[in-house]
Amino acid sequence: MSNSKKRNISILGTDKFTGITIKEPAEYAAGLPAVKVALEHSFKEMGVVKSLSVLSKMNQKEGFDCPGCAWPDPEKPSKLGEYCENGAKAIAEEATNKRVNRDFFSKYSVEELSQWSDYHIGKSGRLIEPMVLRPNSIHYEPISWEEAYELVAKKLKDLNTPDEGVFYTSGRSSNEAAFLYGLFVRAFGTNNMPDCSNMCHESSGVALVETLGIGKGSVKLEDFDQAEIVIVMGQNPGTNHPRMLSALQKCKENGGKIISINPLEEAGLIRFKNPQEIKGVVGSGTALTDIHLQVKINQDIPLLKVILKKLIKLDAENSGIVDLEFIEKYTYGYQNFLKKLDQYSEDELIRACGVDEKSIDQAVEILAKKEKIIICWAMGLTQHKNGVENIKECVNLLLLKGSLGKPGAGTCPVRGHSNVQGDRTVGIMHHVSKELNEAIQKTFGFTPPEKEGLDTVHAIQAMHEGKAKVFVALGGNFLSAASDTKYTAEALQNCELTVNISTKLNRTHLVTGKTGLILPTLGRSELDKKDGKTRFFTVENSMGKVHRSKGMLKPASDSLRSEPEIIGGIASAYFGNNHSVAWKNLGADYDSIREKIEQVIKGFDKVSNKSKGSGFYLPNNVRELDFRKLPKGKAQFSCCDLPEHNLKENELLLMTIRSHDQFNTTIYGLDDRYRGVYNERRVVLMNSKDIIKLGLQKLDVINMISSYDGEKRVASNFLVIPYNIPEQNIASYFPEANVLIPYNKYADKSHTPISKSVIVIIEKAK
Ligand SMILES: Nc1nc2c(c(=O)[nH]1)N[C@H]1C(S)=C(S)[C@@H](COP(=O)(O)OP(=O)(O)OC[C@H]3O[C@@H](n4cnc5c(=O)[nH]c(N)nc54)[C@H](O)[C@@H]3O)O[C@H]1N2
Ligand SMILES: Nc1nc2c(c(=O)[nH]1)N[C@H]1C(S)=C(S)[C@@H](COP(=O)(O)OP(=O)(O)OC[C@H]3O[C@@H](n4cnc5c(=O)[nH]c(N)nc54)[C@H](O)[C@@H]3O)O[C@H]1N2
Ligand SMILES: [Mo]
Repeated sequence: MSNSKKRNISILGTDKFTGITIKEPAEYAAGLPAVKVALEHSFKEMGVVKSLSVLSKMNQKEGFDCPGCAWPDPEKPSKLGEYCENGAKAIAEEATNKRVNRDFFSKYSVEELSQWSDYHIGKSGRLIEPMVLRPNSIHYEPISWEEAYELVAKKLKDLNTPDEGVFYTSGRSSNEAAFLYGLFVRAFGTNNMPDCSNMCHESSGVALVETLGIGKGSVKLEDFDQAEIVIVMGQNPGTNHPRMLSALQKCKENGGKIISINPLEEAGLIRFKNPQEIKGVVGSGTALTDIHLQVKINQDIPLLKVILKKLIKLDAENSGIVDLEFIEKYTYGYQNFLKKLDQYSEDELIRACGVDEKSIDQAVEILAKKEKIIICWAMGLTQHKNGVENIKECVNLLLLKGSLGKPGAGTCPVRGHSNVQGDRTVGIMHHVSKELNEAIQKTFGFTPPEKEGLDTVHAIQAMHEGKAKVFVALGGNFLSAASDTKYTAEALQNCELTVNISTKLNRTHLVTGKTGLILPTLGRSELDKKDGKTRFFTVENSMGKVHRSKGMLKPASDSLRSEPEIIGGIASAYFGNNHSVAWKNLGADYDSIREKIEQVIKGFDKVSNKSKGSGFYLPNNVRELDFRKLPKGKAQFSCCDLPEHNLKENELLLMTIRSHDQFNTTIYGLDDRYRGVYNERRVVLMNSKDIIKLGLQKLDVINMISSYDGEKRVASNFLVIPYNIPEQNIASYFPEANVLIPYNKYADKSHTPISKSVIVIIEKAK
């Protein structure tokens, strides 16, 4: 009998409604309401005194890095504390006074907890001691740290090959923890290191490496001061990167223009009232977007192609619009690119993208005259079948305009998790790097495996097929974050052992292998003290700058261990004294880890010193216009195909997006204030014409159904909300709608699930 049958686990939790209110979408972001909501969330979780002290310490030079997002800190942080509403919520969530202790687990079985909503589960509080769910049991029980390490070591030893282990990483870990984890996994003998990046910016990484030679963005924060045009595509900064709005505000104040490309008119891109300034609180704020191009979902390539065609046509009439000198000197493939672009007619492209030509012409007109252009993007571009090509088309535009390697211009993939970029830099990846392996061999005296590992979607398949049997997660909420929730649940339940190193309870702790293990860890904000000495970490922000982060709050419990300590503990139990690395000691000594990082990872020399203050930038070849690593030594133009969906009359394209009150799978609250949706997450935003066409009405209860390769997947019980969204496009929240996304449908090359373009039909719920 399968394990899932033995434990009666609800994979999705409750689908009950919570009592919706709908208002008009907001006309500006932040301002006083943001301050109010930030304080409300903080007071509720931490109390008044602790809240005020905590908020003043965020993102200051000697403080801790906000666990909210990876947007960089300004050189001169504001006196009020450099935080935003959603950063405050992130910290309130971590610094909450509530605790999940052994009494909690003896009161509630995993069967019962699995019936709860993600919101309810997350609000239970911080995990404070190691817990084990033994085979055939439905209650977690306490286990000592040493026993827990031995248990993991034993299950790892029982595997037939190291490739039966899967080691996931979310993006909140420090460079030190991630480096040690990657080192242990390689020493263990596999490259099975899926990470959250696989579901996130992997498409950006692949596209940027192939075209520009580095998988990261090229701009620095200062570039926003000088940019003449910032294009914000497939990104909702007002909610997901609120501190970016200050950079956009500065750009506007300096005379820059903002073009936003998005199926939705997101409030954060309309107008911003900076709560860190008096005028932001009492005044009317700064208008941000100059031109909004309301593109249809996944029709960014046709839109960019029309823009490119129009710019090239204008240049033929009046030279200087296309930067031919830059193209000649630094790029390869321009003629091919032109030839391919010629195959498309403007009319066909305009029809496909759904944007009116007048707005496109306005955008072209301002782009024609400028060269300091930044393109920012996030999940709206990466999570499609052609995610990689979406980004390559953006690079085409920047190359055409010579908008790289100069102040105020460049690529800006806006990262998700606060250290997802750093984790990659220090070695979390399923790919094999010969250079990294050689450096590890030289420094540590063992040979890392040379076989390519599994990424997220393939790790899920391997577990489902019984080819992988132990799953270890350094942070994250794998079940809810991954696509195809039911399939992923079966995959995890097939495992012998699932281990989660976590700060807070989530659904992945409830949908476990035969044995489940929770190893509770210190959060970023907490004081990390050993032998009287306060330890600090380093992290890398979205713009490639490495700096320190030092926790300062009293830890949720004295029995918590830091991530490096836990990794060191597991590794030491696994290897005993039979290894060239002294795992336990290394796990406890971050200075030593940093010394090793210096030796192994390029650009990290003297990291301990250089990470002081505002930190240091890692090398970036695009900033230097050095493309030697690429074919012909030049940046590459790409020929991108048009996306193909061929929607039938009754089919809709669904994007799964974040509400204003969540951090990925952590649900802070039930409001999506900027979009005017309150106290409900089970909603689907639809164009009024589609609502009529489908014979529906506002607030009707519907089910969404996706059918791929003959398999139907159903997400049931969602409320219809009329919304300003293109026809045949709909939006619903992640993770509730993840059940619709097939595990085997993902972007070419990057394997990022198609979370932003799922074909569905809608039926009225019975
Ligand atoms: N508060 C908060 N902050 C966060 C997070 C969070 O959940 N909460 N998550 C963090 C993480 S891990 C990440 S990756 C980022 C995510 O940051 P975002 O990428 O901003 O997050 P999403 O909600 O997925 O938003 C995608 C945006 O793309 C648009 N979009 C969808 N499809 C398309 C398309 O085909 N074309 C275009 N042009 N636009 C499209 C949507 O309308 C939406 O505005 O934020 C990070 N920061
Ligand atoms: N449909 C759909 N699916 C998506 C997306 C989407 O847009 N649509 N977005 C994707 C993206 S961009 C991402 S990045 C992934 C996110 O995937 P994950 O990173 O796996 O998910 P999170 O929800 O961020 O993880 C939250 C959990 O991390 C743990 N945690 C928090 N802080 C710490 C810490 O400091 N240390 C440790 N060890 N644990 C900690 C807590 O236990 C918390 O419950 O989801 C992806 N899934
Ligand atoms: Mo992400």
